Amino acid sequence: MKQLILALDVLDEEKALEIARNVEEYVDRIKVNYPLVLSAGIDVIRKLSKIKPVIADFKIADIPYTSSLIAKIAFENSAESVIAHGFVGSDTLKEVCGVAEEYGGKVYVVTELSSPGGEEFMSAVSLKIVEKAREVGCSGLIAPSTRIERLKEIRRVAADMEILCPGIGAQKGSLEAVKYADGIIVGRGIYDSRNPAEEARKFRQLLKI
Ligand code: OMP
Repeated sequence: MKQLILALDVLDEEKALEIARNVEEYVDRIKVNYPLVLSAGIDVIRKLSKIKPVIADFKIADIPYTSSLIAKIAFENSAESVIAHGFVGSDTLKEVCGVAEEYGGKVYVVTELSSPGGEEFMSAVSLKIVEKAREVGCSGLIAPSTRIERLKEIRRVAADMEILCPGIGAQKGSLEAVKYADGIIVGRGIYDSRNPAEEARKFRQLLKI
């Protein structure tokens, strides 16, 4: 079954918890990013993880040692997985995967950002990033629904890896991405709508292909 992941980029803890409870029935996991953690504090991960498993999207992109500390903090605070950038190279990815293994957690690696700027530098190296992520033993990849041809290419070289796709909804990513992804990541399309539960239900329906 393909997954629906809620990107909960709101700034207020109460609001975050309320939305999470509202859509609980339709989403598989919740992704938390800097806006929420920097506003509400790291403990929000633990609170949300009582509702659904939490992906800590810290887009880890530092030297191996610093990256390992970030990953450790995420897992110590109940994150189920972390997101790391791949362009930093295999030493950092190895270190982050090592920490994840200690906690029985997962690591997803960003191949190329879904935003237009992702094409300027990252598209040129994203297939190499896939190779490194696999070599190091990372659990999965983040790939764009906004550039479907790139997503197909990434899927082709990563047939054996889990791929999560952001961009559907606010970034106008293609719904065709659902075919190539194991899960989609949706933020504003759900939490900014009048009825988040209803929107989440519709996205869940989309995944039943
Ligand atoms: P919406 O555009 O509001 O649906 O949110 C998308 C979420 O996915 C945000 O939390 C982004 O940080 C995240 N994201 C992307 O939008 N593009 C990427 O290439 C990678 C991510 C990510 O790593 O989750």
